[in-house]
Amino acid sequence: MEQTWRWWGPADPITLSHVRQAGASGIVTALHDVPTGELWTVEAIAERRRAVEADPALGLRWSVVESLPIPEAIKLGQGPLEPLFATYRQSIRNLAACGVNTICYNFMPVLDWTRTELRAPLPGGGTALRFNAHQFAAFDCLMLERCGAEADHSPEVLARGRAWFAQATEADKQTLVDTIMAGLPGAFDRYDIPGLRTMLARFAGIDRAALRANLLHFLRNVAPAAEEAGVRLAIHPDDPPRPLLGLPRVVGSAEDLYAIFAGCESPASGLTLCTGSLGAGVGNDLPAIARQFASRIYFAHLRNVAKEPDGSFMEAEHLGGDTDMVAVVTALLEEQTRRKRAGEDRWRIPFRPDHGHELIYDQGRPTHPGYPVIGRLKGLAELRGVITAVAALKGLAT
Ligand code: DNO
Repeated sequence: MEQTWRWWGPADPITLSHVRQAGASGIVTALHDVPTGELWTVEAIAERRRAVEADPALGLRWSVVESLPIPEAIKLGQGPLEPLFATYRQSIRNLAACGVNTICYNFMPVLDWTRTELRAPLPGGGTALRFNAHQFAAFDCLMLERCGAEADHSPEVLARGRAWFAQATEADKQTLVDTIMAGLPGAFDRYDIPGLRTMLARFAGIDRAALRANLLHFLRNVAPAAEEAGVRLAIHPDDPPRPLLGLPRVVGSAEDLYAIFAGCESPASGLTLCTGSLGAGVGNDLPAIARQFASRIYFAHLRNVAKEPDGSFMEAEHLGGDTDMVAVVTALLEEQTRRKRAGEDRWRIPFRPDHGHELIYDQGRPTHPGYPVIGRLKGLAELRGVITAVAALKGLAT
């Protein structure tokens, strides 16, 4: 498996030398400064590629784009979409022309990953990302005041949400808004409460079936161009994989994935197996999903979550939590071995340690939430150990 690392570009305080020291050889990055829907030009892509490869001694390559974001109009299925598809197709071709041929993207309306706490304490002083069902209920019902929101939360969770809200200061409430927005990776599309209400209103008529149809419409319009350019598209699951703020989610279960791949059979349409996102879904069996969709897995995000009965969850250690990571890694190594035996040249699956706890020297450093250096270095080292051991014991291709 190709060991990769998410790098936020030249301004990332975690440098390419740090990435090399952590042991990764592939870089996962994006042109975060290009607004969603605008073309990624060959010049801008080539410049980023040169930055990744600037020091040949590091031996790094740009292996995956994460993400090439999709305009909300495509998710809404509204307006003239053909120009948006054409721009997306051209960005794909431009990436291919620069030798970057795996693209991760997601189809989450309005929000990307959603948490309510960015620094939940761990024993010994580290911190982790966390989703508290009661705080999210307080946000939805009492701060956003979304019509009908009460019905989406259990009375027990709502009662705790009200109690939290009653004692929260204005600063606590602002922190909660900022935390819920923190998942949006670029500098764009961050909403305040009125902005969020406006966006939600635009999605009011879009149910699950409509969103799924819009996703398939997108795929049918871009996958053939990706296939022709030799590019693999890897859809990222919804995080968490459940409807939020009344917004439907369509990439959260084996059933969803089946519908996506049955609806667009192009081999260019594949999956980012994100064990943390899917793992937050009650009933998702990750090793089974990895086996069922093995041939479509073009990228993997490996991390773990510990779920709680009320819908809350905590980001766990990479090998801890609810998902059997050894079984997932085994399924990925088996798939690699199958591809290699079949003579495929791109048989190796890129993966990255997804998120990490803030540990030791991470604390107080200006990094992106979920992306500290030591926590990820630890996760990568643990995963590398599992890969090495499983491959050796079972005779599988690494
Ligand atoms: C969170 C990430 C997501 C992911 C996008 C992919 O840390 O896994 O932000 O990059 O959803 O499109």
